[in-house]
Amino acid sequence: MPGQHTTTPDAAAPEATALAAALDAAALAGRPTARLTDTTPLDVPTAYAVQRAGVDRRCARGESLIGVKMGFTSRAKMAQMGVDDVIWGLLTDAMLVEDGGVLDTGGLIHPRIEPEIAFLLGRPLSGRVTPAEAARAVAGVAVAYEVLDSRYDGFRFTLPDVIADNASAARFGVAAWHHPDRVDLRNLGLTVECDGRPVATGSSAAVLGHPLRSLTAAARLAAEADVVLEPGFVVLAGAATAAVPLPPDAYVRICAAGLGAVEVTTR
Ligand code: OOG
Repeated sequence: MPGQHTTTPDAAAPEATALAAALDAAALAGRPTARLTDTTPLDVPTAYAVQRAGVDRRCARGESLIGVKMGFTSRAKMAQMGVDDVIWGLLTDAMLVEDGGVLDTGGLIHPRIEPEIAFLLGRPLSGRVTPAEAARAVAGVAVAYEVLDSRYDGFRFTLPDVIADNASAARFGVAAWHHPDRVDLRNLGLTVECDGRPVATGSSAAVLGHPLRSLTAAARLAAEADVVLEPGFVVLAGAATAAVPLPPDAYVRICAAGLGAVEVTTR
């Protein structure tokens, strides 16, 4: 899996390590930093090397990789952020907030929340697969949320910037898993409620027309990175709506028809 990543270009490694350290410092301090591309030309492969180096720093502090998150899989998100390519970021155990748990926004810069569909893998997945083949690797599906927190000033970035910044991954939560055969993911209504008030509504169809297409994209990106998504991994399929600001001292509930809800209280 990403643990055995083999594609980091050696020539870019020292630069990637330094850029990753700058983003990591911003995340740890909860303070925004300038876009990397303001001062450093960055292509997509080097941006992924920076992302990997940043997650390696987290793993060196004791975190473990537990999945991946897909980004820009919906038009609403592409339009909101002004980019037009599907990307991924890596998820660690330290980013996971238990269902019903408390999320401290104090250490975050400018958090935003978005509703998602999550997949739990039961089999390894990598390569060019059809949605039906991807579906055979799925052991569970759930409603989930992701909290994004761009490490960049003003939440503004180019595509290589956001890839380097681990696709803005900050926190996520997942509701109870459901057997995939019992849920039709094509057109599920998703809502985010903040203190009982709906603040975002969308459909799972907004995720590349069907969230399973996001899983096939994850398999393709895994193959391109020469890694395998492992059984037990969580794959967040990408937002079904634009992301909304996540305030402190709020009770937030993310629901999907037929999949129940996941809840979080912010401080
Ligand atoms: C980048 C991450 C986008 C999604 O679901 O589209 C993303 C961002 O908007 O900060 O996670």
